[in-house]
Amino acid sequence: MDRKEFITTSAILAGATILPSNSVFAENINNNGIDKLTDENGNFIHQPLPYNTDYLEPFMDAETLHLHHTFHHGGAVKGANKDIEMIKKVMNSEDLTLADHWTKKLSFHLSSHILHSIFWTNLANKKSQPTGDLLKRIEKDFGSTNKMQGMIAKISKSIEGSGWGILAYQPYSDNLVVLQCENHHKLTLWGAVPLLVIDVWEHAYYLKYKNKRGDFVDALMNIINWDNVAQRYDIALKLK
Ligand code: MN3
Repeated sequence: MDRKEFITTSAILAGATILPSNSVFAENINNNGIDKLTDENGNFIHQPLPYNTDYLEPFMDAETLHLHHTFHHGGAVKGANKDIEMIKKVMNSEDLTLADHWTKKLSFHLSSHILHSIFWTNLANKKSQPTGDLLKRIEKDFGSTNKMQGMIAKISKSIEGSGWGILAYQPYSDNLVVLQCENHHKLTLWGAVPLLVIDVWEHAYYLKYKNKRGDFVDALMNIINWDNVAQRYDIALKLK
């Protein structure tokens, strides 16, 4: 079995819908809400990608996307389930020595699961622009779409080590904010709801872009799914 067949077979075994490469979203996203992270028992689940692995070519190559989704995102889901189990064990014992260890692990793994789940849906294979209420909000808070995109690209490129650039809505202040997140969980702002996330861990780009993180971020700026960002903004507004 070659790699492509393996990927296809694995996807079928995982219950994925094999979509034509021009489809934007798998039906499961529409049927289950925008981000389905858990099953009915509260266990974290790893949803299939909402498109084929070659959908984001040439901006993001199929092999990187496959490895990233399967092993990096998939590993975080497994980790988060284990962390919860271990936290329960610690709580059921008399010994709290490992409480610190497993709560830190959960913060890392679950934040990774959440951010990756958002990331896949934030991308499309064609250029678009923010419109409607989201555009009005961007113009109010940043001046223009260009200024906002320049800001998120700059802070994404500048993250020290591994992390994410994030455009979020902050219900407490009723503002859009741009945040730098280190790893998956450091330097956040409490209550901020991520609308657009840019993964700048090396695993997101190294096969194709090598050490050129800046080129990867610039490429991603061409394929932001602004409809998805707008959908997330509408949902976040209800938290005000
Ligand atoms: Mn990643």
